[in-house]
Amino acid sequence: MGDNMVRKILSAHRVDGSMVAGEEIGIKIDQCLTQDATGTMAFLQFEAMELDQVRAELAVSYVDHNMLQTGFENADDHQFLQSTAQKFGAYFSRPGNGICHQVHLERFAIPGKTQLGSDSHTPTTGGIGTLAIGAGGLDVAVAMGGGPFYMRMPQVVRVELTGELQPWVNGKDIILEMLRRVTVKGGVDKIFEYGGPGVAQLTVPQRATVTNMGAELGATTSIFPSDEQTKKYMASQGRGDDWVELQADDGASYDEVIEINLSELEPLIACPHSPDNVVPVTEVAGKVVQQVNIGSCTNSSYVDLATLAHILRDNHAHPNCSVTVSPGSRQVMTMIARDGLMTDIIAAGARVLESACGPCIGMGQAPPTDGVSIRTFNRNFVGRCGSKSGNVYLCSVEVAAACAIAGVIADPRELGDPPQIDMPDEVLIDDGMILPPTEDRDKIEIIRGPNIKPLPLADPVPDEYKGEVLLKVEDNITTDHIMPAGAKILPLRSNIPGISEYVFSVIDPDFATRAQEKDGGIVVGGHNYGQGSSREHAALAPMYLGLKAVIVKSFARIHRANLINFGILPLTADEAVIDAIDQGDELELTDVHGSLLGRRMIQVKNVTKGTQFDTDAGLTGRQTEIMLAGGLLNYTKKQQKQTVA
Ligand code: MIC
Ligand code: SF4
Repeated sequence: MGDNMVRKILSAHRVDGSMVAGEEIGIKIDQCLTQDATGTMAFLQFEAMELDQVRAELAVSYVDHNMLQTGFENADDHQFLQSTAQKFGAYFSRPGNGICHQVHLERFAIPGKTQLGSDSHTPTTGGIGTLAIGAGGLDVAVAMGGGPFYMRMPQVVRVELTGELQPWVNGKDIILEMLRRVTVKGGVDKIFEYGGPGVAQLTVPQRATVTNMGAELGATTSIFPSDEQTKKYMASQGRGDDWVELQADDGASYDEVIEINLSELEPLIACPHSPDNVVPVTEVAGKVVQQVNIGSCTNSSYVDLATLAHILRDNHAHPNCSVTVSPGSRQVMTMIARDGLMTDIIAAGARVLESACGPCIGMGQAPPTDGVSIRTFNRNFVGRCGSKSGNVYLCSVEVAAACAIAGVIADPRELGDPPQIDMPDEVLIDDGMILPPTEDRDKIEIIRGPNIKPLPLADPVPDEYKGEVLLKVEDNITTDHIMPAGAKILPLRSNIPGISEYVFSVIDPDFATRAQEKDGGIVVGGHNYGQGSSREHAALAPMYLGLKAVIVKSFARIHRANLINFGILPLTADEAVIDAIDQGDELELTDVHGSLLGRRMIQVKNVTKGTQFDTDAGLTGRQTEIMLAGGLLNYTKKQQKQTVA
């Protein structure tokens, strides 16, 4: 029987473990990506592990998130990142060069390679045939140093695309359809491998929109074949020599198959406050819109913005609607400027922002009170836009442009014939904002402004622990709930004492104070706890506040790994057990070490209720050692010492 693409790449990169779904597998990582909001920690950790230089084939440190410089903090971080990239041998993509995933797709990604990035949308480059996975910064630091990346071997789901996209329907509608069917928790521990006769028509940017937002399914990653479209894209980037073909073998087997007939898709939109709350645009058409934001790593390619420009040409943004555009990269921005398309966008009354994440991560452009904001982005969790009352809808550029003109949610099919934009045969190549690794690493001094605070370390997991349930939360809690982002909090990403004051502040503004007063405790939650971003601050800052365990119905993949990396016990329990726990209950964990080592359930006593229940840490032997060592950083240092001795 033939192999699917995922198994081909994994078997070529496997260094440990097994390729049986559910078992742990360790793989060699070829390319690493960090961005500024997670990169400061990743490089501090790289340094603390005494890793002297990048040993992966390639590491690129991007600055794209923390772009506002309203104080010294973000600028301090940029300098730190530039100097650490040079010190340790990474490429450095300067602020203004673009959003990490868009730039990586354009300039670095290679089919068949593995990539690990400290950002959940790293799978964007799956659009070119890279097996690209999002992880916490500490995992990426280890991979940059040449260490393997461990994960649970995912199931491989074939997404069979048939038919043909209809006018005004785009890649965004494919992934919104996936979200409608699979939901935000349906993809956990799965990789979605796209194939079938519908694939050939999809351009690389369209595919990248699909793989990018596969993160919202909770998936480990998503991947497309590398074919003629891929070859054309890479040739246009002057990287034709890096192209290799990648296809699933005939008769390859899969754990599951999903079929999408592209001909049947219509323009879709995700309603507040979850990316899987998807309906046809016609169902919500007519709703008044106060804001339209185009951009983000999901939809900010040249073709996306050229499409926007053509739709806006001879039109004007509705007077009650504020429209912003953030080009995905400096390449895209210079090309739309060169081709006069920027003129159409500006003439239509759009506000052109810099090439960065911007409003997607709440760096400005919060909508008005109770406002409706139409975004081409990938997440619409409560509060992420910078306003708790904002109602964010997610859709394609085509839908967003129609809304911008109409001032209400509108179906682009009413605009007549769609613009025909072809993929450019050649793009503007200028890597002047990408600093390559330097030969003189020894002479580089790391620049540490006052915003770069020392790294807190985890304690070994205790054998016995008694603590209060500090907070009880529902299903689908995101890392945006646990550790919010936005213009005010993001500048504290390299300052754990400072940022920890905001843990859970969207849900419960008193959480941090309570946690400190009680000297830590336990959080209890529902299904898919920790979905969304890869930010390890959602584990690191709670660790700093003394959190020792999280007991939930189920976890999202990256957050669970981050909890383990920072020595917080990730425990699951039966639904009925969780439902019976209340905030404020006192819980007692006993024989934690023995249970972990013996792979047994950990017994928990609810002292307040006088009950007892089992919890499952589900740790592998390696993860148990990490917990006993006090987190991945301490564990890696210990391993290094053993290797040297
Ligand atoms: C996001 O989209 O939530 C982010 C900001 O890019 C995060 C990373 C971070 O929190 O720094 C992600 O997706 O991993
Ligand atoms: Fe940036 Fe938004 Fe993409 Fe995250 S999802 S990397 S914040 S553009």
